[in-house]
This record gives sequence, C-alpha cells and structure tokens, in this order.
Amino acid sequence: MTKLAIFGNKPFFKNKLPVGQLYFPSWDEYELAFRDIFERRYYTNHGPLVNKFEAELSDFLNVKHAVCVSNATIGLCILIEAMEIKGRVIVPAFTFIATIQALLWCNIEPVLCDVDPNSHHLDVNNLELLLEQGANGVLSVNLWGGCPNIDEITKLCESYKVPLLFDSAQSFGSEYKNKKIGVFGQAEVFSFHATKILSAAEGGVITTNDDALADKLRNVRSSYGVRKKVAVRKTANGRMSEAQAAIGIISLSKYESYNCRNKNMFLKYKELLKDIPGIKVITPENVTSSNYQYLVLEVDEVLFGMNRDVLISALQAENVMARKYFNPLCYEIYDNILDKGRSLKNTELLAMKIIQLPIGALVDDSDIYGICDLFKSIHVNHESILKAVSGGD
Ligand code: T4K
Repeated sequence: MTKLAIFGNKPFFKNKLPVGQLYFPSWDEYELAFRDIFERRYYTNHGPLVNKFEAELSDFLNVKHAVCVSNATIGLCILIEAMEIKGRVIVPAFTFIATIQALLWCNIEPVLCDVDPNSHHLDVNNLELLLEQGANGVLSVNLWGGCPNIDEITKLCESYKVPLLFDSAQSFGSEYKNKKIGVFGQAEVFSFHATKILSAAEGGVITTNDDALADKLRNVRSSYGVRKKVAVRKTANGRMSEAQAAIGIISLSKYESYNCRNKNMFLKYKELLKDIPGIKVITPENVTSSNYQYLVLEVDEVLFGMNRDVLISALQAENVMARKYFNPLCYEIYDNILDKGRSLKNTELLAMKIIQLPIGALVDDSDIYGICDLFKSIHVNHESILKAVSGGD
C-alpha cells in the first residue's frame, strides 16, 4: 500500500468507483417493462405507468398525493408556481445549486441562511433572525439522507405565517420520528436522478397532503393540465415519461434491499475509518432511519496531515472518484445572490472540508476495505505526498 498512485504507480482500482448510487434494473426487467410500453404505443403524458408509480409512491410515503415530474429542479419550479409564492424565500446556503436555481427561475429572491456546523442543515436560530427581517416562504433542504429539526422549523414557520417547503432530493425513504419524509411542510420534492437511491434515470416527485395544491400542481406540470382542471397562472412541461416511470417502479420494488445494502456499507466505512486521525464520517442527522445514500466525511487538515483537496487528488489517482460537495457553493457562481458583507461562516468551512466517497451499486465490501486501507496509507505518507504535490523531491 506504500505504492500510492499519486507517486506515479498504478492505481489501486482498475476501474473508476463513482459516488452515485446507480442501482439499475437487470436487462431482463428493463426489456420486459419497455416491451409493454412499445406494445401500448403510449410513451408519455400521464400514461398507465406514471399513474401506477404515483399510486405506489403515495402508498410508500404514506402521503395523499404524489405528482411525478421530469426532474426535481422542474419539480421545485412547479411547486413554487403552484403556490404562487413571490418575493423572498429563505433557503440554506449549503445545498446543491439546483435548489437556488429553481428559486431564481421563479423570480424569487433567495435569502441564504447559514447552516448548523454539526448537522449541516438549516440552523434554527439563523432562520429565526432572517424570518424577523421578513420572508414569503422557507425552502428547507434535507441533506445526506437526513433532515433538520423539522418540528422546530415547522413551529417557526407557523408562528411567522409563511409556507414551509422541503427540497428532499437526497432523502427519499428516510424517516423523521418514524414517519417517512414526504409528509412535512406544505409539500416536498424528491429527485430520481441516476445517482439517487430511487432512480428513474432522471425524474422526481412532488408530495403533499393538500388536495387543492395537488390539483394545481397537476395543472402546472402539463401544458394543458390534467384530471381536475383548475385555473393556474402558468403551465410547463414537467411530465414524467413512461420510460422513466417503468424504471422508477422497478427501483421502488427494490428499495428495501438497496437501503439495507447501503446501510451495511455505511457501517463498514464508519467502523474502518473510526481510528484515522482527522476523519469524521457524517451520520445522517435527526432521522429515525436513513436511506444511507451518501457517504460523507469531514477532513481535519491538521489531524489528517493534508487538506481535503490533496486527499481527493490522492484518492482519484487510485480511481476512487471522491467528490467535493458542494463545489462550487450555490452562490459562488453568481456574486449578486449574497448581500455584501453577510457571512456564511459555517457553510464556507463545510465546503472546504467535505468529501463524498463511493457507495452504491458499483461498490462492494472488498472495495470498502481497499478504500479505507488507502486512507491509512495516505495519512501515514502525508509528508511525502505533500512534497510530491508541491513539486519537491
Ligand atoms: N436539490 C438537491 C439537494 C439535490 O441534491 C439535487 C440533485 C437537486 C435539488 C436537483 O435534482 P435533479 O433536478 O437533478 O433531479 C448530481 C446530480 O446530477 C444531481 O441529481 C444531484 N442532486 C447532485 C447532488 O449530484 P453531479 O454533477 O455531482 O453528478 P454526476 O452526474 O456527475 O454523477 C456523479 C458520478 O456518478 C459521476 O462522477 C459519474 C457517475 N455516474 C453518473 C451518472 C448520471 C455514472 O457512472 N453514471 C451515470 O449515469 O450532480
């Protein structure tokens, strides 16, 4: 293990290990589902598979309405439009760029809120300070298969009389107080991107217990609306295709086995990395059960012996395609999003020390042993690695 690839040796892994979940149906299952679609010659626009998938999702999440969409980004836009939210919406600064972009597409002013440094989620005290200054809604984000303290956030939003929405793209299947995420706030939005535990290749769903909102969502989602027609200001094409729904249905039927596999991998990583100085595995926060979709670490530069970026270079040289999240931060691309002088200290510190590691269909136990041995070796050899990357001998 001293023959690290960063010194010019062969990578430890022959093939690249990506961070995405990438659980996919077998070729036979895929063929069977697609044969049906081709025989029916009905490919999109609220076809039988989308209806079936919506019914199964409602059942699984124990929520009245599941409105499937082409991806979570358009799902967030459709939700904001259906709720007719205008003005300022408070959103955690530590999130994937799509959360903020959806607000911008809807002409909403995103008001970035710093996160709690331990949970990585919306910090309730910061949220209250921003609510004091006036807002028209809160878009909370559920990260890493976890969530914030939903009860406290709900109480605050109720007392300030603003709607509460959740971007739950990363927390499908996780539970808060033994209830599936998907039933909180006015509505929640999930992603079925290929890298998520429930994959439809692309796709997403908006969930709500509000009948009137669900009718509006269905009308905004599709150019001419569907089912019960209600007046809406704008419509879009956010429809899920039959092909996406077919993959989603198969994926949902295997959720428990994917979840169980992820959990075992997560626990293995946690055990094997626990004695490495400066490495902290993030356990999904506030949930009574998690999808374990992400394996996220914080790196302490002083204790580990090198910063996160050098560690990522050393891992990627071995074909462990570790990633920085969220990088760049959602507001770094457009400097007009954040008021000048406002500090998002916790968000910025987190963005410098977070690493996501491979977990999902393409990783097995022996890979995890290999990756964790690499961590030990990289730590032990940190001085030579730092010399090598800084151009010394
Ligand atoms: N809100 C939050 C909090 C989110 O996390 C996301 C999406 C959204 C909203 C928006 O949801 P969508 O509109 O996307 O439904 C990914 C995904 O594109 C994105 O869905 C996800 N979150 C985000 C956290 O990660 P990238 O650019 O980091 O992933 P990507 O496509 O590079 O995939 C990761 C790795 O997986 C790659 O290095 C290679 C591998 N891979 C990926 C795909 C898609 C494969 O081997 N095969 C594949 O088909 O954004």
